[in-house]
Amino acid sequence: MGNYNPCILSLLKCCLLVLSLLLITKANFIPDFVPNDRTSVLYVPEGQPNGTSIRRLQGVDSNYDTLTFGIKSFTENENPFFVERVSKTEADLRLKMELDRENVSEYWIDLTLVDGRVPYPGKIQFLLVIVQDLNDNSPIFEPFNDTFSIVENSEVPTQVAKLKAKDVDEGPNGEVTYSLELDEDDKDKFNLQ
Ligand SMILES: [Ca+2]
Ligand SMILES: [Ca+2]
Ligand SMILES: [Ca+2]
Repeated sequence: MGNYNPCILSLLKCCLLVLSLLLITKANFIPDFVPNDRTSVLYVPEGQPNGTSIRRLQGVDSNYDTLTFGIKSFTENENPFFVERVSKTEADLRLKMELDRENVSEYWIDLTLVDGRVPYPGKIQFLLVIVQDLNDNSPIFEPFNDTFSIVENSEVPTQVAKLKAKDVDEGPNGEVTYSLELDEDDKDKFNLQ
């Protein structure tokens, strides 16, 4: 080593340092979701208007690359969601159409995240969207004849008709209450049981 010129040694060290820095700079770090849960659950009420943001998506990338979020494994007809970029590391998951719990009550979404360097789909996060019920349906009677007959002088009580109604909403929103509207003269003749 004694035969080498100290200036040349310093220059070599500098070159090695620059080369190392270049390699580090070139190395790509894969982006990740924030938080980086593998699966998450989101509750969304049905009936919200198109364009409503249902979640702010966030990512991180150690190279400070611009991140692109996306949705995988939906056909166009099934997909009620879209992603809109907000910043280099953020995007909003929005509704493309109103959700209807009585039609589809939950969606499994594969969210994707790429940094322009890793191949699609990059990082994936599974999101379960559960559609919450609103009382947006009225009860409907099952088909019935609107004329009933009863023999005069029938015993009391006698069943005149049996009616049934259904409400497709969930829980208390789907409970049915019956009532009877009668002329004043008939109020003591009929009731509900
Ligand atoms: Ca990166
Ligand atoms: Ca409903
Ligand atoms: Ca209802």
